[in-house]
Amino acid sequence: MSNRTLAILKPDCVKKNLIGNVIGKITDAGFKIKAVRMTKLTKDSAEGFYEVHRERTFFNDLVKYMTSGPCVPIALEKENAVEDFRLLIGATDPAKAAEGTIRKLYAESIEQNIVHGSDSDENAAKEISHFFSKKELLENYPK
Ligand code: IDP
Ligand code: MG
Repeated sequence: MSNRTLAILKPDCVKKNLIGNVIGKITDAGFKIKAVRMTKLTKDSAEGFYEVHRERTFFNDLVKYMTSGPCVPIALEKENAVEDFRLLIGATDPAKAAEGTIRKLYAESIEQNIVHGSDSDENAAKEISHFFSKKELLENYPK
């Protein structure tokens, strides 16, 4: 499992027409796309996805943002995927993100930060199955 992570190109990424730029950065960094689609999250789905943040002050705004337009979930594969992808996207707050990271390059604010990346192997597995069916995953991750 440790070679998988879930990215989401968030609604601000789609609205700013940056899907191609961001996917280019991801594939240039050596990640393989195993599953991808465009979808508009429902309130229930966004709340479920971000359940761990339910008690945070920003939770309702986060759900509004994530349901404000279509987003693009992507299941990715690479050795050390979770850690390497977090390095590629940079800190949650783009003002604190390292030079050259996706959030530093494209994000506007700590909320509207262009892209999601899983934070552990366990969450990567859960998050991938939030968006992609068992059948798709078996087809796309043949063993
Ligand atoms: P991460 O996406 O870098 O893992 P998390 O702490 O898991 O950051 O937060 C999930 C998402 O919630 C962030 O990507 C961002 O969109 C939003 N968020 C996090 N912290 C804040 C905040 O302090 N104010 C507003 N939105 C926030
Ligand atoms: Mg997180």
